[in-house]
Amino acid sequence: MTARGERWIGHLDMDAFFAAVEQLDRPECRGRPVIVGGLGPRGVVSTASYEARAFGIRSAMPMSVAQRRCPNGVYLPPRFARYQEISDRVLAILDRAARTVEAVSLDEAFFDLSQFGTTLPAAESAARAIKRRVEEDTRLPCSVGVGPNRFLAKLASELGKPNGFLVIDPGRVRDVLDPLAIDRLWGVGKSMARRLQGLGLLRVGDLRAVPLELLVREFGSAGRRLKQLASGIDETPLRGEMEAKSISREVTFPYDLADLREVESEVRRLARGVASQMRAERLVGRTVRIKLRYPDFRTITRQAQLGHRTDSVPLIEAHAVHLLHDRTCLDEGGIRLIGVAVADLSDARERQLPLFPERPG
Ligand code: TTP
Ligand code: MG
Repeated sequence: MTARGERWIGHLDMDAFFAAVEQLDRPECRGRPVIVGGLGPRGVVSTASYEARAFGIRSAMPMSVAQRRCPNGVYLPPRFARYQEISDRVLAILDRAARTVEAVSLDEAFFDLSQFGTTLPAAESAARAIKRRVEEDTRLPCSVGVGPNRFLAKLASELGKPNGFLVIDPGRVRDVLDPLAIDRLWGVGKSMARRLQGLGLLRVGDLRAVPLELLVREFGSAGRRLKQLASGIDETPLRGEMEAKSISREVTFPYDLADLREVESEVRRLARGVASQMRAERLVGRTVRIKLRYPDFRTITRQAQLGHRTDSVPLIEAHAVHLLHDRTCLDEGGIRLIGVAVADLSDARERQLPLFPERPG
């Protein structure tokens, strides 16, 4: 839905996340160029603080190049457990604030703002409050975007960076989108960008002006999607909405997890998080589900029905682990994403009702 104020989506992304965490924990590094990444001979940059970006340092650049560009930078190895801890706190804030939250990676999530009303001012003030809460709680900067759909919300947070807050109002979509380079559209990687440039399409506005038939002829269904995005239309629902009436947690790793013990301990942690949230919301559920994504992005889900509804933390944790060991295939080279969900939820208080109430008389 894109129409005038019918729905609003927020997107939050932490600024220079790993580097900002290091600057928080090491005050002597604040204001200095901080580069987090592999320190070995073939290491690459994970994150460069904004001070380091001024030297032309970017994610995925070889560390050796970064060191040449900025010999006086502070070079640090990543501390994933610490980043995960902060990521969990950010997600907890979002979970409390919004009904539907879709975590995308350690430092990035979408959230539905529709529950705050259908007007833009209502959505905007809710999103501003969320940004403030995240910054107060973590003492780290983040950027928040608001738009009528997922695509525009994420674009808004990117365009506002760093420490940004930007709203893309449906009425302004063309002004914002048209001047952007075509690779800002989702799905346009290097090779697609080259093909589009070959057709003389350099800016999003060029793409929007081209007849749909031409794009479909050249790119098939991807062409249709491109044309929609170029017009600011994106109807993909938040992931949480597709699994209606369930509570889920998931985590994407910045590297592939190959050790089954590590995978299991993540599954346990996520299951405990789901079960605690169910208790907080006074819900019981009957279906336990896990989701695994492999490095090639293939995603599988497995689920089990319990005999009765429960909100028991150990029971939900045990079932999630059982699903993992039942038929896990770690032979795929690792795990990229793990999710745990409980579905078939109902109000915990219903559990108190007798199953076969006595009939009067
Ligand atoms: P991003 O959100 O893409 O980047 P960022 O938070 O460092 O900077 P900003 O959002 O302000 O542009 O990624 C989040 C974290 O994910 C990042 O801090 C480190 C990690 N990461 C990698 O490890 N490798 C990568 O190639 C990228 C892009 C990110
Ligand atoms: Mg970020």
